[in-house]
Amino acid sequence: MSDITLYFDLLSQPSRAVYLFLKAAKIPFKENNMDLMKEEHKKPEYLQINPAGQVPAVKVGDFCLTESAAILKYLASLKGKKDWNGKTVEYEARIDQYLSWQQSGMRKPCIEVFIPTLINKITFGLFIQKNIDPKQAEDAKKALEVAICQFEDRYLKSLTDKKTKIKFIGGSHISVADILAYCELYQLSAVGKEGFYKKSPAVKQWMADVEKEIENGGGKGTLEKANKRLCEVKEKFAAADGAKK
Ligand SMILES: N[C@@H](CCC(=O)N[C@@H](CS)C(=O)NCC(=O)O)C(=O)O
Repeated sequence: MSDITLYFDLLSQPSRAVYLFLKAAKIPFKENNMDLMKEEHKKPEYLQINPAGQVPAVKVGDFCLTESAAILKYLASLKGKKDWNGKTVEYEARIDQYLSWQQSGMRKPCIEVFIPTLINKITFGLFIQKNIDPKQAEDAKKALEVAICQFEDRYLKSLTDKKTKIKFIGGSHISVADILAYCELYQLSAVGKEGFYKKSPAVKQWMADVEKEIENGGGKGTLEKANKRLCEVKEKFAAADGAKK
């Protein structure tokens, strides 16, 4: 029996990142599904594990940890998955550089497009349907375009430099940073906004490489299983989008 318990909901980008990392790195863990739509993450027993009432969180023995970037690094270190954390000091520093940027640089602009697009079409669980201010939507779109250009320039530029062997954010091996970035961007596909990342050939290629590595490590069908809840949202959204057009 594994000593790691993961508290997660696969609708959540950072939850999927930790789940996919554990699968791809072949680390056994106990699954504790928290249904965000049923507000299971606000129950007193879960607030003992994560006082912020958010997913993901992990528990190893009596030790509880929150924040996806910290969880990913901790689990990779705990289980000796050096490749995933960076084999050299510089390699690890490049991963940390991305992780420091992720919350404001990537997650915020992705969410500011994802959530309003979603609730503009469907009333979804905790999110109440309302009309979105077109100016706010336009600003969010521009901010996301800037974020994706910055991601390409600062983190993936070496992918187009044939002289280097760097293929992922940190180096030649997929890392925890790649999984976190991938899950954040992939979320956009549920509301038909994949065009934002598909427009960039470097980002598109990097996403395909990340998917290949996840399936290589976790086995065929790993991504399909992880994305099942998100696909349900995608179908609901597409139906509402079609009906409203
Ligand atoms: N900075 C946190 C963000 C966690 C987070 O925002 N989780 C969301 C799901 S994606 C959540 O639990 N939301 C429910 C809430 O805030 O009530 C991380 O990276 O782990």
